[in-house]
Parts: sequence; structure tokens; C-alpha cells
Amino acid sequence: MSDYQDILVETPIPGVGLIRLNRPKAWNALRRQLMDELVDAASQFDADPAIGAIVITGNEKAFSAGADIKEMANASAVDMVNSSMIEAWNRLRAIRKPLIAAVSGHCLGGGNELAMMCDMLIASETASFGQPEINIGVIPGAGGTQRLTKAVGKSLAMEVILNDRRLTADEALRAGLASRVVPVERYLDEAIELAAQIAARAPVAVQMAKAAINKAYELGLSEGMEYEKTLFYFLFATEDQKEGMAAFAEKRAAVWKGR
Ligand code: DAK
Repeated sequence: MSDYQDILVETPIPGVGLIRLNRPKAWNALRRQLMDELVDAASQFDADPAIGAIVITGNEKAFSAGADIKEMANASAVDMVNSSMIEAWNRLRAIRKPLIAAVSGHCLGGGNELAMMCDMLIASETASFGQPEINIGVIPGAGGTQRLTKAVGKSLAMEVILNDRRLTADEALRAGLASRVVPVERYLDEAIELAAQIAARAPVAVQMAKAAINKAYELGLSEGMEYEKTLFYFLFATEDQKEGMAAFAEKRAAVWKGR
């Protein structure tokens, strides 16, 4: 699939895959078609050895207003269980390369869950983060109650999810949801530059680092440190480890091979 309707895909600079959510009239609501295309494009970048990191963005006014409410409105509980909606989200979780969310404007519901599913989040000063599902009689369903709580703590997560409190970009930064806040003219460029810097690093080590950090959300400290140690030892089986350490001793830049 590459004849996309709901997303735009490009490689703005070598090593970086860029996916723009592109339903501006519906605030980039994540209808099924958009999710399928997003997963397809992200999977293709993941499989492409020329790409080292992937940026997901919307436009200046909205990252995304969440799942498409009109598409879900008449579904039964069984329809929801049987829909393959969750599959798309699971496939995104399985992307091995770093995902960077470049967020401006509305970042709501499933849009915020998508942004939080990414590994890093760069916010523009106008970004507004929320989980407004309570207004339509439901709760977050793609990780919001879990990831937001882990990112910002229980009390603030309760306010956001139970009472539709919106977080400004600065609040998101202070709470640890975003790693930087920049002027709106710069948020996408900063995300692309960050992606390019990471893409220039030892590719296998980058993927192992992402995997180990994400395990910190799932394992206790002892198990997490065991997992980290296993990946650390594994890296001594790569040519890049030999090259990196030789280059250090020889006072030259390393040339990474990704193996
Ligand atoms: N879905 C569908 N259409 C949407 C939409 C959405 N989420 N958000 C906006 N639109 C549409 C509006 O219906 C309107 O369409 P027309 O009337 O022009 O046809 C158009 O976009 C412009 O929107 P507004 O007229 O409302 O524009 P405003 O500037 O007044 O307001 C807004 C912008 C973004 C603040 C507002 O539209 C808004 O509050 N939108 C809804 C936000 C929301 O409630 N989001 C949560 C949705 S529930 C799961 C995976 C994911 C999820 C759950 C489970 N699994 C894998 C199990 C996620 C669930 C959700 O995200």
C-alpha cells in the first residue's frame, strides 16, 4: 500500500522518515483508513535500512483530535471487540526504530495516545494535550489511562481523564510528557533534526536502547536490569561495537554498519 489518502509520506533528509497525518478538515481524526495507512508507512520505514528514525506529525493546528467519533458512534461492544482497530495500534507498538511525535495544536484522545506511544515528543508552544473521552461517555482505550499516569503521575492523570483538563505545552514539559517545547515555526524542524542525529548513530544499539527503555514501563527494577544486561552483552556480538570502541581508541569517527 502506498497510494495514501489520509497521510503524506516523505524522506525530508537522509535517514529520516516523515509521516504527516493529513485529514485537516477533521482535525486529523484517526479513522480506520488513516490508522491502516500510518501503520503501513511506519512498517515500511522500519524495514528500510536507509531509515534510522521516524517522525510522526500533524499540522500546526492539530496533531490529531483522536479516533473518528462518527465512525465509532453506532458500534456495539461486540463490534468494537471484533474490529481490527487494536491490531493497528499493536503493530505501531512493535516498530523497532525510534518514533518521534512532533506535536502542535490539539493533541486529544487517541491522538494523545498515539503521541504517547511514540518514543519522544517535541511540542510546539501551542500544543494542547487532553483525553476528552469522558465528554462522549467513554474512557481512553488505546493506553491513555496507563501511559498518561506513568508519564505525569496519578493526580494529574485523574484530572485530565476524569475532568477533561487540558495540559499546555509547558505543563506537558514539566510533567515529563514532552522532552522539549519550541516555537511553532520550529517544532517540526527540531523533530526532524533530532531524528537525523539519532539516525546517524549505531543502529543496532539505538534499537536496543529503545527496547530497554520501553521495558522500564513493564518490568520491575531487577528484571529490567537483567533485560538491559542481556542486550548490553548482545551488542558485543555486533561489528558496530568493535568499530565504535576501536574508533574511540584511534581517535577517529566511527563508521557504523548496522550489524
Ligand atoms: N472524530 C470525528 N470527527 C471529528 C473529530 C473526531 N475525533 N474531531 C473533530 N471532528 C470533525 C467535526 O465533527 C467537524 O466535522 P464537520 O461538522 O465539519 O463535518 C470538523 O472535524 C471540525 O470540528 P469542529 O467543528 O468541532 O471544530 P472546533 O474548532 O469547534 O473544535 C475540537 C475542534 C478538536 C476541539 C473538537 O472537534 C473536538 O473536541 N473533537 C473531539 C475530540 C475528542 O473527543 N477526542 C476523543 C475521541 S475518542 C482504541 C483506539 C483509540 C481510541 C479508543 C480505543 N482501541 C485500539 C481499542 C480512541 C478514542 C478517542 O480518541
